[in-house]
Amino acid sequence: MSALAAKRIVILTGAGISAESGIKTFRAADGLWEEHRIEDVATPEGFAANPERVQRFYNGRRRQLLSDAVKVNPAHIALAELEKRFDGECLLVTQNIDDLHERAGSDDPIHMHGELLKMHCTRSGEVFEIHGDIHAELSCACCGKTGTLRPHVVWFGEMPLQMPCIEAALSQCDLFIAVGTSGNVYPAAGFVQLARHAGAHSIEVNLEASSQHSYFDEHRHGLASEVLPRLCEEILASS
Ligand code: BJW
Repeated sequence: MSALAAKRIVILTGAGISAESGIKTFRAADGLWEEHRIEDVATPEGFAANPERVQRFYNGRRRQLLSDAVKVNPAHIALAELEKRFDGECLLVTQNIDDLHERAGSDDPIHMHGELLKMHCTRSGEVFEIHGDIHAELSCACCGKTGTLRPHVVWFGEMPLQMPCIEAALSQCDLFIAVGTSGNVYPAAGFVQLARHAGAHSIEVNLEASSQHSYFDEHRHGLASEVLPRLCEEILASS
């Protein structure tokens, strides 16, 4: 039987799947972490020290996401098609805070590192949609206070979202696919080992070998927009 003949699939996506949509990755030579210090813009301590700088960083990324320059690519579309046509369980987990999976038609992906088009109140935890800028004068709809709103994203040292649901799916999956992630950030970087422990076949789709390369059974190196549509058709043909 083909290793692709699966009944329960978990797919993890990272910044690489949105690179061809015009969104910068983090760790490339021209990536976001070349221009910004992680400690300054992606930690609770950085936010406490300089909230304006952090809001500026995310406001800029939100504006870009909503601009005409950003569009879904064939990799997002292939995953949405797989979800629709696959005759089993398929969970899409993304580390990305963009909404490109939803725009491509994916149904309720898990955004384990949050969402750029949402903000939350640091007093109540309540989550709101936001398409404009977050700034110091913006008052919260739940408590009426200013200065309590922050991007609904997960920074280093914070707990990623929906972990029990993700871990339950990983513990039962028979196929695990990681797309466009460097495998440097935990807990996502450890998902391949959890899936292997469950007996799943694992496939890495990436431009190059990731930090978790050696844990995968199979590697498909190349552009996600080219590799993923072929892989998804193979899975559908095998199931
Ligand atoms: C293409 C492509 C194309 C390009 N086609 N491919 C020591 C050991 C182990 C862990 C720790 C440790 N010290 C601290 C920790 C924990 C820490 C951590 O992992 N630190 C590491 C630096 C070591 N993690 C945390 O703090 C997390 N929380 C946590 O652990 O809570 C406790 C816990 C315990 C137990 C269970 C559960 C939880 C929180 C991590 C939060 C990460 N946040 C960010 C920012 C989010 C908001 C934002 O977007 O600004 O998330 S950081 C950033 O990295 C972002 C990304 O989602 C994440 C991953 O990046 P990704 O997606 O892999 O992007 P890149 O750029 O790294 O890679 C892109 C890849 O695509 C490359 O390989 C390219 O080649 C490829 N590519 N074009 C195919 N066209």
